Amino acid sequence: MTTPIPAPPGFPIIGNLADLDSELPTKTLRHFADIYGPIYRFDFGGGATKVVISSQEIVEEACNEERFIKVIQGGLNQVRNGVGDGLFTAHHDEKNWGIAHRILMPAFGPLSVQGMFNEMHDIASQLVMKWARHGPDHKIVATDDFTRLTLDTIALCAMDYRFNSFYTDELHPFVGAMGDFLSESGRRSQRPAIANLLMRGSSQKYESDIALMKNVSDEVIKRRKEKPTGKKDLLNAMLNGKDPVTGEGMSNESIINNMITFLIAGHETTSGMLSFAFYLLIKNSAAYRTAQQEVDDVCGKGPIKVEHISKLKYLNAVLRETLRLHPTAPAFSMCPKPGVEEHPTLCGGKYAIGKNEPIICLLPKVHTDPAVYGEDAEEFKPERMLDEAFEKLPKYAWKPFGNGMRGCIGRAFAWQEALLVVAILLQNFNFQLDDPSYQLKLKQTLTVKPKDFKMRATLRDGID
Ligand code: MNH
Repeated sequence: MTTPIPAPPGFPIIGNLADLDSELPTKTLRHFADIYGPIYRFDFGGGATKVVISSQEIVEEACNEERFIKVIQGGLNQVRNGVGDGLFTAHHDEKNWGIAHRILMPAFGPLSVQGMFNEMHDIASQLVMKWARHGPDHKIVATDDFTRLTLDTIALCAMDYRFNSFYTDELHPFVGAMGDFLSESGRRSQRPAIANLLMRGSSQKYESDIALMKNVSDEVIKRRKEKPTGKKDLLNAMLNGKDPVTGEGMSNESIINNMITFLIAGHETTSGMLSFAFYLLIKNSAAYRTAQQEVDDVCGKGPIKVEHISKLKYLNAVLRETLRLHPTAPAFSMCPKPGVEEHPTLCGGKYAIGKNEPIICLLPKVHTDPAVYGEDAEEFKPERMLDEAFEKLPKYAWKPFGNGMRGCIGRAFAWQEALLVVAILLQNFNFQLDDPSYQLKLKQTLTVKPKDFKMRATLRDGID
């Protein structure tokens, strides 16, 4: 016997949509988790219900890939309009996903990523130079400069392309097109299908943004084909790699889809993580001092080297703790695997769920489960994420990179980049809030970032 899943009362047709904060949907979902508990059903209108889960036990059950698979829905489904069956937006078991996954896994592995260190260092140094020249009175819009950094880094490492975002006020047209494409994809997921068909103006702009991204990618590929290099980057892996299972290479279309995918998936999440990390460090002076001391001890005053990165144990914990409190990809979704259970359930058979019903794993709540993290779960305490403590955590209590086969392929890349950037910045500057009374606000597109967060950077004394 199953019991009904707790659900907030709604209205006919619109369900619970009237309650949804359209600027910050996760805020509403978190709020309802506080009221209805670790599993509840939310009606997104027209009977499109989803089950929202937020305790580590239920997440563990839903992460069982024998029973549940990734489902592409909402904003992600709209992103398919631009990048089709690229890794991030491919449906479960889509053929091109398998080919691309097997070809790209080694190219994103730890050794390959270490080989990208010098390029990451090149871009990180541009950021240091910019802030040094602007001086201590300059208001740094952290999210903007970190976005320049992460975009330039992924483009340089993936395909040897320089956006040079630090040298221009106007961002590269690709960047504008990508930003508008992502926002419009988000808005489309909140409109009924018929409205999307009728809105021709926004539709034309949407199509031309997609075309621009594809053209730039196509150009980059053509240039590489005309002038091949021996560089071990992602583009060469895609152009030359053969899938060990099917023996096939990636099609031109699949390469373009994945190139755009890396630029999309590879910059906002990492940029948001860096912004939150600096906000949290500035707000927690003891952690800030420990982090800076570690950088001084491990790296000294000279150039940061790839060997330093794995020695930055406290910084590692700072980043883990940052993503615990502010998972920049705030949710991932699955649904019952077709053909496995006639009547799918959750919570050990207690609750029945629909055959195709999406389950949303709501990370900000999962990551602050008091049963795992205790009464101080909302506080920033990197110590709890040092290796020894981290390894003792229940496995499903920290999932900022998603799950299993469909987990993040760029994790090692993002991690090395972020450790380097935090280290090089703490090595060279002292940071403070621009406005000491600033209170953290959030903004959400596909990812979450701090809103209006500005800081100042003063070159450290005694650096010689
Ligand atoms: Mn990333 C999948 C979070 C950095 C490329 N990434 C995911 C998922 C999460 C995620 C969560 C699973 C989504 C889902 O189940 O629907 N990713 C992050 C975070 C960071 C990040 C929090 C940084 C911090 N990701 C990166 C970087 C790249 C990248 C950097 C590329 C260079 N991510 C991907 C790709 C996928 C993915 C590609 C899809 C993998 C797959 O399904 O095969």
